[in-house]
Amino acid sequence: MSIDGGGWTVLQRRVNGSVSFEHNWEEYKNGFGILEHELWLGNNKMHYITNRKNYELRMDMINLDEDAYFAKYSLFRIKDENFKFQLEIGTYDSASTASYDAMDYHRDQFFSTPDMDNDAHSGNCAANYRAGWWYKSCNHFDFNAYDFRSCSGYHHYWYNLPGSNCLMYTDIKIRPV
Ligand SMILES: [Ca+2]
Repeated sequence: MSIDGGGWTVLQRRVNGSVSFEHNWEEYKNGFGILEHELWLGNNKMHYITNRKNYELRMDMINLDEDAYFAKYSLFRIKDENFKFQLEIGTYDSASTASYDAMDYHRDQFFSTPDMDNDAHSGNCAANYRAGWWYKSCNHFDFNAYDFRSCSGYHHYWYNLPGSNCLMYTDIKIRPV
């Protein structure tokens, strides 16, 4: 990943929808997909990596208008399985072109999957979105949602993008600081 100075480790990527993101707790824990293509690196690996050093976070996305945006945060770290892979996030970089701090809503949330409801909602967000994510009640962005390249239903999106909220490409990556 040579973008923005390079040195990034990719945690998530969706390109064409060929890899399903509808997986259970164990599968999100261990990771799935193809490293150079579509993947979820795995919550255990993300925990291990992000607790050895401080990492900044960058997320790139392309919407259905084919416009590219990014969002950066000063820190990304997740706790271990005993703490339900709880999300720790730094400050939003105001130079981010996504124009909205969608991750703030997810700050300190636990990871949920369809078979493991750890969200703050009376229902089961992960079952509705058919994915694993740091759901609250439910989301302001969701790169793992089942309906990829779609603008309807429980779809892949970032709230309040300047253009279409609906996405056709996403990645999540980290770099030591
Ligand atoms: Ca719930």
